[in-house]
Amino acid sequence: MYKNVNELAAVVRKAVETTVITDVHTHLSPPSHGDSLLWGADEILTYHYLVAELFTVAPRSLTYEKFWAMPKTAQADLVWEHLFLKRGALSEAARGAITTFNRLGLDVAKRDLAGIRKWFAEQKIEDYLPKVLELANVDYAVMSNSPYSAGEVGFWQQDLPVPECLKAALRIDSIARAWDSVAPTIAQAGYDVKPEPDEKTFDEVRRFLLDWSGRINPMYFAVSFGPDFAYPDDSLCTQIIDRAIVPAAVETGVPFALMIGARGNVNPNLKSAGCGVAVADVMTLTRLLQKHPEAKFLVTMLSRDNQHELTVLARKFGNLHVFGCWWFCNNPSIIDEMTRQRLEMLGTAFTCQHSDARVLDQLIYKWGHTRKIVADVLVDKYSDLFNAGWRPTEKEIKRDVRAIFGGSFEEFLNK
Ligand code: RAT
Ligand code: ZN
Repeated sequence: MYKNVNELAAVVRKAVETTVITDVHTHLSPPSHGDSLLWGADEILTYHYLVAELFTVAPRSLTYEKFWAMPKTAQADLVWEHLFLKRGALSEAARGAITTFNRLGLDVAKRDLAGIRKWFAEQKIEDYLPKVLELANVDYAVMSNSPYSAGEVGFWQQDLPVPECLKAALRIDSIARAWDSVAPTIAQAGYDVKPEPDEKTFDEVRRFLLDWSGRINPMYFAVSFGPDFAYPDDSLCTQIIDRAIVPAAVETGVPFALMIGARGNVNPNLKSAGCGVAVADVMTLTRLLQKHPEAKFLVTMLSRDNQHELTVLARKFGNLHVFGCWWFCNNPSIIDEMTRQRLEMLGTAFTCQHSDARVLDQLIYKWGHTRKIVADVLVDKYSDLFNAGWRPTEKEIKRDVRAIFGGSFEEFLNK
């Protein structure tokens, strides 16, 4: 048992450092799915966060067309030159690459990108995947699996091996937001659906979701909505949610995950790096929760301005679980603020972070950085409790840390 507040702080820090994390949202893939699992120096350096940053400083002579026509190594060279050598790698994403290389044992002080690339070229993914999971101390990461992108569907149909450390999630943005763009693909897969939906179509979309659930056993169904997401309204999206997605989610017992607030294509020239953020209307989510008490909802929002209202909402509905500091919120100052706010209103009934890793190696820095911030926050909270006379045991501290790093998520899934 610790004797004073400093010793308590050491116990809390150790618990945060050693707790195994469940990463509830990533874009990773099984190694058996061709080259869809991204990893290595060039993927790290061409992460879309860094590409967007590159274009804030690149000379005008570097046009988007030129950049996108380049091979990945040349793109990575440009990011390295402009953000790491000509400037100080101070952004969160740039620092993330440094942390990652460093934790892998590479001497970043040498600034030797060729040497770093050589080291990665010597790795074998079969050994490298478990090594990264171990360094990040993550038990499993939830993927984002599309039931209609041709390549991915083919992989799932072959029933290729998926390691225990990767779990599926069914990503169905186009079903909810761009039905006519996927209707022909779903029809071709043997479902009686129409681009202009008739009565039968909704039942068939439900059947499609149930079939895919049987095939990949998803942890949840997920859709990213823009800040203008409105519910209910007279759109097809409302009908698809009410008549296909929610019924399928309830029938399978999996939550419906909504990621709200990404403003698509603010600068289309940046491709996947071109989205922005805007404040969404939390009342939309409130109405969804009021309408569907039978379903479970996992929600993250992109705008910092939405976080307080969202946290309050999670206190009102036991079928809402908030997670992560998403994308533009995944910065130390905002993670600190959001984690405090959530602890102060929800106790441990939330998931403090997800990595959103698109590149395997990013698990190392995203979780390394988050652990440090969460440790600082928890030390403050436990110190306040200590000063008020409360004496949490080490076991209780570990339990609570695990709760916000995946324990509460799993409890919510089993609820
Ligand atoms: O954070 C990101 O990498 C975004 O580009 C999106 O992938 C977002 O997380 C999403 O899942 O839609
Ligand atoms: Zn994502």
